[in-house]
Amino acid sequence: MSRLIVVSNRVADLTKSVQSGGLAVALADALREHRGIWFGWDGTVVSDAAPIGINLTQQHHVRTATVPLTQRDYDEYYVGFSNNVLWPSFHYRLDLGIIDAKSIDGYRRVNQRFAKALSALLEPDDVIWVHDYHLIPLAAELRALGMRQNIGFFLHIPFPPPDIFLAVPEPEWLARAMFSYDVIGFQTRTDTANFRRYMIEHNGATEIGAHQIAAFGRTTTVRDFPIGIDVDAFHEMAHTPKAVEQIERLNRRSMVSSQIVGVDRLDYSKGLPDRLRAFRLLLELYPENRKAVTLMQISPPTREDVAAYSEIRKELEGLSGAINGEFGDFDWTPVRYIHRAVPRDTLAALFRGSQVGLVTPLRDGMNLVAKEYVAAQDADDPGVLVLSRFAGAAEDLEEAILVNPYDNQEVAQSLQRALTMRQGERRERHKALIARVRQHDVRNWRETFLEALRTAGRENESAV
Ligand code: ADQ
Repeated sequence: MSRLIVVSNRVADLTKSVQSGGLAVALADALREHRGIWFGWDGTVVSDAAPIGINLTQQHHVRTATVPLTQRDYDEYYVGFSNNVLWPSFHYRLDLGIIDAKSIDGYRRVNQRFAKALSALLEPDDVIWVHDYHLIPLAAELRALGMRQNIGFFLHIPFPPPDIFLAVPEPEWLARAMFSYDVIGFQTRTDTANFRRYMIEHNGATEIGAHQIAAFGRTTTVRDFPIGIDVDAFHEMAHTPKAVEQIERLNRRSMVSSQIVGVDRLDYSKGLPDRLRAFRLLLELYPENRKAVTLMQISPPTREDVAAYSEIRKELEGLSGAINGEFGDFDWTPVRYIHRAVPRDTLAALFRGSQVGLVTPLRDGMNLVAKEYVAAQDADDPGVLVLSRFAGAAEDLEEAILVNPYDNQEVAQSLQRALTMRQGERRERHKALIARVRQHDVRNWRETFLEALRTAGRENESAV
């Protein structure tokens, strides 16, 4: 059996993987099964002059191979091109992109360096699975070094429509680089369709069957592989004696009858200011919710080196302060805003103890929080998911209350509908939702992708 090599910008800390969640656990399981290696950045930043070596270790029976980034790499490849150009533009936010020539050079340079370091570890029949937007050119760099293994790429974030992709620097270079992969996986049918359209309309690509595209002299499998969660593990976490105790404690302490929960990294793509405005409108339009409903928003900081992230933090603190000042009372705080990560079992308990899960990104690759909220519920008395139509998860989770996250009025009305929904309808919706969450769980995602990767690539053997 061939070895599996997983490559991602950051290698997960597997000592904390139970806390850090399903994806790290799922990949680590696959690596253990296939005697694999996880390759990527170790999270440290060293001086530009420091020598750079590969650190080979074993964590929880998974071999990891990690490298540091220099300060220049960090500024140009990570903050510069990945998070100031690709992240905003792929989330349809060209207004937030900061384009400069140095960062694209840094992006190329780090991908070349990763390819060189990785190639020294590879065996001819390895299967290589590369993750996310930081590493689009990695396969092209590996091919340039003579590597002929099957290499797959999965994009965790959206792929934008052609007109937006064309505004990214050197789109054709990026697209050509993608065709060095044997499998290109997207989260949704929409992302896949956007990519196909760009390739056909702008690069003369041709479609071969349902899942293959020929372009730049190669044929590549292009399709959606919707990511999911470990449903039973999350459900169990929400039903442990500790979780039950946490929910009871929460209910005892709070005077309110219903809780709305939001859990997202503090990121402008997650629609947090609009979410707070919608909650404020709920209190204005439906005053019976005053002293009766709380919004619990948990948002740990991320990427604080990127200016747009500190701005969103200020905006959010201002909005929650204003709502609490205007509506709050001695015995009721309308918005409870927690700006840090919380343990996963606490999150699971919180989801189960909240009558509404509010997930309103302006754009999101998939959004695992939506699936976690569904998995945590009691089938007999479930809460209601209010979900943005612009989250990848909405393609599957049609039985949620789907909303336009830009329309505060629609979100406020949907919250009211969720808070007053009768038990029969809640049960019916939940039954359909949990079936979908189970159908596309994390194991299905991983196995379907790896199957496509193992069987792909044969048509290109002479074209590498
Ligand atoms: P993210 O943008 O990080 O992921 P999401 O899919 O919601 O978004 O995953 C976040 C994970 O972090 C969830 O498992 C959640 O429970 C956890 N989390 C969030 N806030 C937390 C907190 N305060 N404390 C502890 N844990 C917290 C990217 C893409 C998504 C895509 C995923 C997976 O942006 O669209 O679904 O990758 O491909």
